[in-house]
Amino acid sequence: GNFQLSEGGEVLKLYSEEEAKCLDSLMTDLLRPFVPQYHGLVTRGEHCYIRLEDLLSGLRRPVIMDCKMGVRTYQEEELITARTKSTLRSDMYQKMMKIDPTALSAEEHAQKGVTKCRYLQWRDTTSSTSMLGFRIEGIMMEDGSVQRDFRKILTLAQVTEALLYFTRSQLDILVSSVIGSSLLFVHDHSSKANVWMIDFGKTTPVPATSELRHNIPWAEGSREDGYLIGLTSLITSLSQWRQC
Ligand code: 4IP
Ligand code: MN
Repeated sequence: GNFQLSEGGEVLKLYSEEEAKCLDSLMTDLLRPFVPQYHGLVTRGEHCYIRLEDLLSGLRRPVIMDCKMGVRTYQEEELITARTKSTLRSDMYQKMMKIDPTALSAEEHAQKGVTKCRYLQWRDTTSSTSMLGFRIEGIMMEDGSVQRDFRKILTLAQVTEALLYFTRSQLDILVSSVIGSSLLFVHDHSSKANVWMIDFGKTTPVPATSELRHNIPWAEGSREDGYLIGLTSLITSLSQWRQC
């Protein structure tokens, strides 16, 4: 869940230690041009916030699309937590109930709860995340209306159709170049278009002894995220419709 507010041309995002650490290192990384500028921390009331460049400033009635990248959206640690001290989430049970009650086992119905991990896995396998390495989380149109009805998009053809909805007739958007992280696509009608990497709350460094490839399927323990699988699917999808 995200909570953020706007202030003086910046976006304030509720503090997370992992995300702050990640942004810190991104500010001296090759990827710096592709992430919002990070201006440190600030306290408002009783909460601490991460100060980020407002990616929408200067855009008029922008259209925005959030694509969550990778072949999974939960950290390996979450699997372990679910196995050891499994806290049941009734809110997540309710969300599954609303979309597909048949996905729930008799036991889950009886306890009216599921673990967070179970829920996130279900989300990944019933969307394009597991197969294509990314999913569309939401699209905001120029009138401010938000479309979040992409939950059941599974195939590349369906993704392409949704991308078409996002781009309508203009596609001057180039894909430039981690767990639960998103690519934020933004364009307005002055043909300003950009793609940003955002949301690093679950992006963590791997031990120096292992190296990630980002382009191979995940198996528990490998820590692979499938980021490049998702990027490739996205590019394939975009170029498919460019040819129409
Ligand atoms: C949300 O599920 C997203 O997975 C959030 O991830 C996650 O937040 C929420 O977990 C979970 O309820 P839906 O998108 O299906 O509603 P993200 O922040 O990447 O969008 P975190 O970051 O906490 O895993 P809870 O535990 O915050 O509810
Ligand atoms: Mn989050």
